[in-house]
Amino acid sequence: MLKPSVVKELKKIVGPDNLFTSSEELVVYSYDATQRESLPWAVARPVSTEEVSKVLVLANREHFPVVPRGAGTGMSGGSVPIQGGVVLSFERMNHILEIDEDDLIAVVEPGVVTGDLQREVESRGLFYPPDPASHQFCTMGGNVAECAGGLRAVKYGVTKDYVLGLEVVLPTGEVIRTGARTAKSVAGYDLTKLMVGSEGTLGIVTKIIVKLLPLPESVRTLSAFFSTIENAAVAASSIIANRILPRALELVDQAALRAVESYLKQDISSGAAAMLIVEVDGPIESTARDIGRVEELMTRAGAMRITRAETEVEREQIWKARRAISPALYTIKPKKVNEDIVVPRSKIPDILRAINEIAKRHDLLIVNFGHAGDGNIHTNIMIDEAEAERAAIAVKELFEATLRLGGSISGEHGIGLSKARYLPMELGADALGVMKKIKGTLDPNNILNPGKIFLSAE
Ligand code: 2HG
Ligand code: ZN
Repeated sequence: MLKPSVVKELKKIVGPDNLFTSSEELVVYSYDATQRESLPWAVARPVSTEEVSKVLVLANREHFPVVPRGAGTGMSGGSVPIQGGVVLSFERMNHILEIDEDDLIAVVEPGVVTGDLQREVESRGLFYPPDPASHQFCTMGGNVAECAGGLRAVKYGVTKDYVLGLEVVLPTGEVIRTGARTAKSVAGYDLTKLMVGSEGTLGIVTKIIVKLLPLPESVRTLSAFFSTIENAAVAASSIIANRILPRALELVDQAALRAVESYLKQDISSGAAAMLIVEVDGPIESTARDIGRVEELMTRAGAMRITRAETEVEREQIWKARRAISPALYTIKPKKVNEDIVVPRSKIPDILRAINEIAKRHDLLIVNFGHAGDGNIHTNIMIDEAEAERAAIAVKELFEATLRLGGSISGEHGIGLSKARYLPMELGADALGVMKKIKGTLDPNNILNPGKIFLSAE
C-alpha cells in the first residue's frame, strides 16, 4: 500500500483528477489479455515526460513498483501490476507530434493507437508497416515495449525495425534520448534496440521516432482453403520457396476457423480444415503477377477453394475475420493459455506435428493460427480449470520441441509473467545473467515493472 503522504505527492505531480485510488477505478487497470489480474495501489495518468520522471524519482525514494500501461492488449502480462504499485497509464500522452514527409519519419507519444498512426500516414501516401492484429486498440508505447510484430512482419519486419530513436525515462528518473532522426547512426551502443522489447522493465518510453515508407501502390489478397493443416503448411512454404515474398502469410487451423465463424456468425471456410491468407503488395503489374502465381501454387498444393478479394470491402472482410480469432477464442473455453512460439519457417510442418502429438497425449484442445510466413504460430491451449495441470506439462513440451527445431519461445508477445520460468531453457545461465546485470544497473531498486521476464531479480 502507498503511504497517504505518497498519494498526496503523486496527486501533486499528475493533478488530483489524474490519480485514481478507488477500487472501481483500479480494477480497470488490473489486467491485460492474459486473463491475469492484480490490482494496482494507484493509477497515475501523466501528461508529460517531466511528470513521468517525477513519479520514478518518488518510486525510488519510497520503493514502490511502477508499471507502465498502454491499452492493456498485451499477451504476456507486461502491463499487469503483479506486485501492486502504481500503474502509469499513457492515455493522455496520445499525440502524433510530427509527420515529416521529407525525411519519412513520424514522432509520436506512447499512448497513440497504432491504427491511428497507420491511417494518418496512409492519408499522406506513407506507410507504417508494423501491424499487430489488435491495431485498432493497442498503442505505440506498448508496441515498443513488447516489440510487437503482427500481420506484415514476413516482408516488413517488426517494431524494432522501424524505431529510429526514443525518449526514455530511466527507472531512476533521468531522461535520455536514444538513436537519431537519421536513416543511420552508430554513435555508441544501440540503446534503442535495448529498450525496444524490454517489456517496460528498463525504462519508460515517452517519445518514439519511427521511420515510414512510401505506401505501396497496390495490394492483392486471397484466402485458400485446405482439407488438412499439413497441406496448408506445405502450401505456405511453397510460396517463399518459389521466391515470392508476400506481405502477409497467415495460417488458421480448423478449431480457430470454427471459433471465429461462430463469433462472427458467418461461414468462412465451408467446412475446410485450414485456411491460408496471402497478401502481396507493390506496383500494380507485380501484384497482379504475384497473386496469379500464388493462386497457381495453392492449386498445385491441393487447395479445395481459393477466393481472391476483388474489392477493398472483400479484403477487409478477410482481415476482420483473421483479427477476430484471438477474441473469438475466449468464447470457446474459460481459459486461453496463449503461447507464441516461433520456428524457422521451413519447420512449421514439424512443429505442427509435434503440437498435434502433444495435444493427443494430454487430451487437450490446442488451437494453432498465426504468422506462418514468419514461422510464428499462436498455439493456444484452451482449457477449463481441471485441465490446467496437463496444460502446464504440454507448455513445457511445446517449448522443448520448439527449441529442438531451432526456434524461440516467444515470437512477438514477450516473456512477461508466465514464460519467465522457461526463459533459461532458451538463453542459458550466462546470457540470462547479462540481462539481469543490465536490469540491475538501470533499475537498482527493482521498481520498474518488477516480476516480469525474470523469475527473480538476482
Ligand atoms: C494475433 O496475431 C495476435 O492475432 C494474438 O498476436 C494471438 O491470441 C493469440 O494467440
Ligand atoms: Zn500475432
